[in-house]
Amino acid sequence: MITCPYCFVKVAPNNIAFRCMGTSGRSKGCQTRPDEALGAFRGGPPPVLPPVFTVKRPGRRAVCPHCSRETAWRVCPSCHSRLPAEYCANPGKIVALVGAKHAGKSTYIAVLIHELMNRVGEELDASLVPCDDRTIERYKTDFARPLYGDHKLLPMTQSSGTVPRDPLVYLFTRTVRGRLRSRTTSLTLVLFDTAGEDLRQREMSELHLRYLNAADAVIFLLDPLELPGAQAALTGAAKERGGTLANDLMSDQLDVVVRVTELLRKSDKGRLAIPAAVALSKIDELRESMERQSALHRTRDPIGALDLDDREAVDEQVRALLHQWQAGMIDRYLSQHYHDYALFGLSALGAVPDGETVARSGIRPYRIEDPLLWLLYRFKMLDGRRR
Ligand SMILES: Nc1nc2c(ncn2[C@@H]2O[C@H](COP(=O)(O)OP(=O)(O)OP(=O)(O)O)[C@@H](O)[C@H]2O)c(=O)[nH]1
Ligand SMILES: [Mg+2]
Ligand SMILES: [Zn+2]
Ligand SMILES: [Zn+2]
Repeated sequence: MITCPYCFVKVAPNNIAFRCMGTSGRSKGCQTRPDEALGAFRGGPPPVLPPVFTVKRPGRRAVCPHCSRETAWRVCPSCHSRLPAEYCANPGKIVALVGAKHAGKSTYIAVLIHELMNRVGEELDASLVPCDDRTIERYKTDFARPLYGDHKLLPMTQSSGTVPRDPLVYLFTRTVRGRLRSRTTSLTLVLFDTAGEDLRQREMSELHLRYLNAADAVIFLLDPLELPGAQAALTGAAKERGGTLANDLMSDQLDVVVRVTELLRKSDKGRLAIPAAVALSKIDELRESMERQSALHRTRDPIGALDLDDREAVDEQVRALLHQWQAGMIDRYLSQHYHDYALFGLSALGAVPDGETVARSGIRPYRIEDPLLWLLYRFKMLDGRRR
């Protein structure tokens, strides 16, 4: 079974569909026509494309039954989105990223992708390649250009009910050096930037439900500035910046965790098996309020593996913080509902933004890759090491 990374419908390999190549150059093929299924999924007028067909035993290529041209253009039978060849070969893990409104999800995605392509990619001997043209385009226009180009904070993510949104689909490939020989392992990372607003609606959309249902792992982002108990512990400017959304129902941090957990639960019994990484975002805001020596504010050694001692220290410290902030409920709730969850603290920007722009010191992410390293370790794509 593979999950379509666009509409998140589960597709049996035998049901993968094809799109005819149509007419190109001197080769004659089927005429283009409006694709209603794709139009309905993406919103707006149906795109005009050659027709979609199915065959008995689909392989990498198929012959169009109408015009006899061969095609390698594989599509999802449900939404008719193109299925990248790499994705069909490596039907990877879908990581759901969720959090309340304003928790920092979009910023996190923007910076995480940048880091995986640069610093962290180097450390892990890994490459991150976009699987389709829309991923390249969307990352550039919606994330990289505003944040890295114009140094502007990202706008609030629009509800998927008003604008159609595509997930970002990347192939993450790592070279794992063994004692005798190296091997490569891949993971398809499907990041869907949800609007915090959408996760709180009573009637969550079909698309969101399928997304959560298809998730192999979940990352929860919690905004420490909006945790009620954290208010008292904040000092300096962070104190003023916190709690501004207190009356906004969409910004309740725990609500989103509970809501999503209920939806992830396919049967009522036992704790959930999917790994959950729970991260305090914007940890830069807390620096002033905490001791410098804290595990959270120590930089991680780039050892190309998961540092298990460091992991435990950070987990402990975040747990202690939650309890100190009277947000221990979150920890208790997680332990009741997940077999495997881990606590993190990270900062995508690395510094408090300056109004609507990023701090003058630039974007200096801090421990942003930690949840992903832990998940890679869980997926057996990364070793764990003791000091
Ligand atoms: N100090 C600090 N502030 C951050 C950081 N990341 C995000 N923020 C702040 O949080 C705001 C919201 O971030 P977004 O990434 O847009 O949040 P979101 O979760 O995508 O919000 P919705 O799209 O509304 O669901 C930003 O405008 C910043 O002001 C960070 O690493 N440090
Ligand atoms: Mg957003
Ligand atoms: Zn689909
Ligand atoms: Zn044809």
